[in-house]
Amino acid sequence: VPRPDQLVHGIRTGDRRALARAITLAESTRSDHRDLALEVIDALLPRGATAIRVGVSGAPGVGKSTFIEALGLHVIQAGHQVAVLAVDPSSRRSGGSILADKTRMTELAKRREAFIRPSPSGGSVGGVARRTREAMLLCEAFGFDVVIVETVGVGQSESAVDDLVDAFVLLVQPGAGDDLQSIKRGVVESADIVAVTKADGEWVAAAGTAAVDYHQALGLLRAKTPAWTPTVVVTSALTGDGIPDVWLTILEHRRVLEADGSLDKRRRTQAKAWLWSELTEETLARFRLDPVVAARLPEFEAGVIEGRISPGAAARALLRTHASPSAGLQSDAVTNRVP
Ligand SMILES: Nc1nc2c(ncn2[C@@H]2O[C@H](COP(=O)(O)OP(=O)(O)OP(=O)(O)O)[C@@H](O)[C@H]2O)c(=O)[nH]1
Ligand SMILES: [Mg+2]
Repeated sequence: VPRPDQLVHGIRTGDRRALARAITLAESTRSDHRDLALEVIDALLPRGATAIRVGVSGAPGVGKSTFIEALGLHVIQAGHQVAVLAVDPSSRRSGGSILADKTRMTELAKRREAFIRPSPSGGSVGGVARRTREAMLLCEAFGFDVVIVETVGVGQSESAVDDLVDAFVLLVQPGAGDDLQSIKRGVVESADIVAVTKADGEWVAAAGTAAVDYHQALGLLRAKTPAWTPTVVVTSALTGDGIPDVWLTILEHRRVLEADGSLDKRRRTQAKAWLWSELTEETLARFRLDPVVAARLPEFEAGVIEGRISPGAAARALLRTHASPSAGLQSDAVTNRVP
């Protein structure tokens, strides 16, 4: 295991292996690895909010990776360095799709201005934001000024990604079923930009129709930020049509949010939410690891399942056990205990 100062130095001087190792440590479930990663991250802080953070989400197979590759190549051409963090909520169960993602962005992966990193989410929605955010900070400290986060649209993961980025791009493809589904799920609500992709060949006309539908649907929604009206862009990752428009829209979104102070506000809110998500996850993890809790959990679970004790009462009793293992059943004594 490398020393933190070595990793910090490596990341500051453009050593990609140091960046990759730091991200691996951040993603580790081992507490000592996490400590190390956080030491590295904190040593690299603070930085201004200079990097552009873009989230790309959409249904499985909608074309996210292909779109990101096309956008990434365009962004590199515009003189930027781009990091792509591909989050797969299902990665714990099947490593397959992540590998496929990586191979799909073959052109982008060849570029030295790009860094592509599949990010395991640990199977939880919370995990998406948690580890990816740290990977994002590390990438930015390394010098990537554009970070794109890909996530499969499986309901809650979009809002987890939205909490992470400046601009949220929702990718959709022509087809009414898809439109209705996303609107129903409230996904469209978090979109700053809706990109109707696969607008090529036989799909061109349908893509135009879908764009109008989305434009109308967005008009009915409450604005996420007063300054920005969500924009619909028609693209094809295959032909490259509309990709420059997407990038211009992202830049315009950035300019608008910066001008009225909402970018700063957004990032502050996100940082605070991040703290609370860390506290929630850490606290829960510690609670679960507590041997006294683990020993007593089955009886309380059984009690709740069989209707002998209410979930609320069981939770409180277990929490009291956790707060003071020695107190055991005399839980009232624990309530008065001052830590
Ligand atoms: N015609 C056309 N096909 C596309 C376009 N973009 C992607 N595809 C195809 O759509 C399929 C899925 O593309 P991906 O980029 O892997 O989609 P994804 O959303 O990343 O998929 P998952 O990560 O598995 O959810 C592939 O067969 C692509 O070749 C496009 O702009 N036009
Ligand atoms: Mg993909």
